[in-house]
Amino acid sequence: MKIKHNVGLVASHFQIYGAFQEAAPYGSGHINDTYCAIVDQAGTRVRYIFQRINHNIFKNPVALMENIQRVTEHQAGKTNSDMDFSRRALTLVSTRTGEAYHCDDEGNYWRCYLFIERATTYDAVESTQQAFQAARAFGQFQKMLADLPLPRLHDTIPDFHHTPKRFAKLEKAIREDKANRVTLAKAEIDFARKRQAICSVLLDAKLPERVTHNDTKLNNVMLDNATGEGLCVIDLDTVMPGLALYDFGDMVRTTTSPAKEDERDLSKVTMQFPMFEALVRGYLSSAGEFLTPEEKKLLAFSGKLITFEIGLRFLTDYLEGDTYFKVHRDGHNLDRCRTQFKLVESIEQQENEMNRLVESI
Ligand code: ADP
Ligand code: GN1
Ligand code: MG
Repeated sequence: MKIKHNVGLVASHFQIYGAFQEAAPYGSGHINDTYCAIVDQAGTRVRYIFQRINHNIFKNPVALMENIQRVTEHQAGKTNSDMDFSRRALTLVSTRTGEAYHCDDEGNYWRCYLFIERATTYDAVESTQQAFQAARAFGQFQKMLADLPLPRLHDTIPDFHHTPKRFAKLEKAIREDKANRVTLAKAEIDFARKRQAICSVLLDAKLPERVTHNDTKLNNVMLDNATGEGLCVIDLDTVMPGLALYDFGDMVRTTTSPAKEDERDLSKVTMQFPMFEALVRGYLSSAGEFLTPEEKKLLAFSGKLITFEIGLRFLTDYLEGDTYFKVHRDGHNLDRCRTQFKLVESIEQQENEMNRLVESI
């Protein structure tokens, strides 16, 4: 990937001493531009994370940064007795004028985080231990934020997990067929339409609103290299009011199948029962004490629904001509949609056993 931005210039606006050395694109996110920068501080090469917020998607970067500042400060208040506190929650580096973000001449919003060393994110799960640790960390994150003082956080993307509205957007994309791709995605459109009825189940269940992460992909939690512990939840752009099950559902989506999100060999995409069990156990070990019986009953269902929902979003973006998610090849969004729908099918086949397992724990 080519560097598009002058990260050295951006870095000069932040409270970082020493000589800027270099920066390179980092991670595999679909939305923002993330860079890892190296700064020479008295002979030591220190890493920082710089991110350009995608303001086409996050329409109000100032409100978004206000959320992140409140959330990270609240977390810091709870972890600062721990020696390792700056690895257990993201730490924003302020600008030289004391702000949480820098707005450059082109209207791009930039933030900077301390780099969390000796920890790794994974695009695909490798062991039940990782699934357990990731789920425990996301549950702990929800628990930590349960007493975030008012006011309510900003909705950085309104109706982000409103599945019926996501479905309506798909129907609109089909009607408009802007990129002339509807005929290429006939099977996927049929698959989606057959399952429209599940879209409103979580909304109809009248579950409690909580502060949730809303993007709990496996690669949004850093696991400690030495111990494997779920160390730090990252990617806080969508932290806002939501349902606990949005978070659990996205863990099922990204952590039970051994395949990557854009795997083309669909025979590799399957809901592995031991991974689901590890997720349930990990999540309940931290979130179990505050979840209601209704929430617990819908844990398996939420995995199916959120996987279906993200599949709808990939399909919609494919039909609209790839304007939302970053793509790296032709048909990339359709490939991503196919893995999601394959996983939905795999969950459907095992849903009864998954529910029985949850009941038994
Ligand atoms: P995106 O919105 O593009 O997914 P993320 O905030 O998830 O952006 O960052 C992308 C990747 O960069 C992460 O998956 C992680 O590997 C790495 N990363 C992000 N923040 C940090 C940090 N503070 N320390 C170390 N690595 C980080
Ligand atoms: C995006 O930013 P990233 O890559 O962590 C998306 C999520 C999707 C995910 C699918 C703001 O997350 O909602 O689930 O891609 N984020 C936004 O991989 O739309
Ligand atoms: Mg991410």
